[in-house]
Amino acid sequence: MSKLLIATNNQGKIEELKELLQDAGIEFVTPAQINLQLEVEEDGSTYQENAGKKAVAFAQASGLISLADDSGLEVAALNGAPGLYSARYSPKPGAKDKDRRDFLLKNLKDKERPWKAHFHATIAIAKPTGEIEFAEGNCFGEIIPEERGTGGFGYDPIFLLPELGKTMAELDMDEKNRLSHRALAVIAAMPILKRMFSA
Ligand code: ITT
Repeated sequence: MSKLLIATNNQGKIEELKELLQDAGIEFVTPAQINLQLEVEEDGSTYQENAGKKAVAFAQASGLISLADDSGLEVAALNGAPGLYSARYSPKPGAKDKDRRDFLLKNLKDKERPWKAHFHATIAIAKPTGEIEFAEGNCFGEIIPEERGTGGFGYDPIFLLPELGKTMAELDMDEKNRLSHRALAVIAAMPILKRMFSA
C-alpha cells in the first residue's frame, strides 16, 4: 500500500503531523524523504482554497495521496487578523516567528484584555487525480503580552489555554497533540484517510 505524503514545508507542522499520523497507524513520508522541494503560492481567499491547492500540488508532483494543512491564528480584537496571513504577518523582510509575535503584540497593545483568540486548521487530503476532501479543527484561548514556554512554533508562546493556565509552548508535544486545532482536524480527517487508503 502506498504511503501518505505530509504536504508541508513547515517543520513545526511536520513534527506534529508525524506523531498524530503515527499514533493513528497511518504510514507516511515527508517531502524531504522523497527529495521533493515544492513551494506552492498561497493566493486563495479561504483556508480551504489554500489547503486544497497545496494538497493537490504535492499529490500531482509525487503521485502520492497528500495531506496539507492551512492554518492561522484569529484574534477577536483585530477582527480575525492575522488569520489566513498568519505565516506572513510582519512588515519586516525575512521575518521569523518571533517578529510576527512581536508585531501582533504591538497591534494589540492598546486593546482591552482579555485578547480572545483561536487557532484554526483546515486539512486537505488530495489524490493525484485532483480529488480533494477536507476536515477542520479549532482551538480556543487568548493572547497574552509576555512569551512563556519553548515548545511548539509560531504564535504558541503567546497563546494561553486559560483552563490549563499554560501557553501552547508550555505543553509537551503529546499534550499539544491532544487539544490543538491541528490534532482535532486530523481526528476529523481519519474517516477520509481510512476510506482513501482502503479504496
Ligand atoms: P506550509 O504552507 O508549508 O504548510 P506555512 O507555515 O506557510 O507552511 P500556513 O500558510 O498554513 O503554513 O501558515 C500557518 C501559520 O499560522 C504558521 O506559519 C504559524 O504562524 C501559524 N500557526 C498555525 N498553526 C500554529 C500552531 O499550532 N502554533 C502556532 N502557530 C501556528
